[in-house]
Amino acid sequence: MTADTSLIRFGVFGDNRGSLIALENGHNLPFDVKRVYYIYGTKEGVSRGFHAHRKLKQMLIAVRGSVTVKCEYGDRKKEYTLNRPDEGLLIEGLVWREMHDFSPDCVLVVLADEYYSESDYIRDYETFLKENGK
Ligand code: T46
Repeated sequence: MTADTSLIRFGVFGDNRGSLIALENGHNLPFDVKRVYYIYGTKEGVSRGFHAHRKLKQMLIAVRGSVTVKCEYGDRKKEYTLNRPDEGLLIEGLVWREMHDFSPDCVLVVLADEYYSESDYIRDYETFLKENGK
């Protein structure tokens, strides 16, 4: 699988009551979702991630608050600020990811195309560089 990252903007159903966003497999989600988890209550100054996945596809959405996500793959280094519920960061394949600068109110929802499997993780940066061809 080719490693890649991209931002996807979701359509919003808004009316005088407020807003609603729907995510559907094959429509605005480019994979079938098998797992959802969310990260919240992150303590001040704490960073998370520091790993890559071999195959996993994930969509990260800051449904509340903000977080910076640093991604590294191939020869690329990209940094994203997630701070709106109508935007998702799609991360596919062998991408090293780090999450920094969580706002105290941040709720980061993550949709994944596979069940949790520790064997899909590369948690050692040197191993990632080798598998990334460096
Ligand atoms: C990722 C970033 C964005 C489970 O048991 N099941 C799960 O589905 C997940 C995601 C985690 N866990 C356990 C494994 C660890 O004992 O929860 C603990 C914390 O996981 P981790 O340290 O991997 O969390 P983060 O925030 O560093 O990374 C997470 C995801 O693990 C990872 O896939 O891409 O968020």
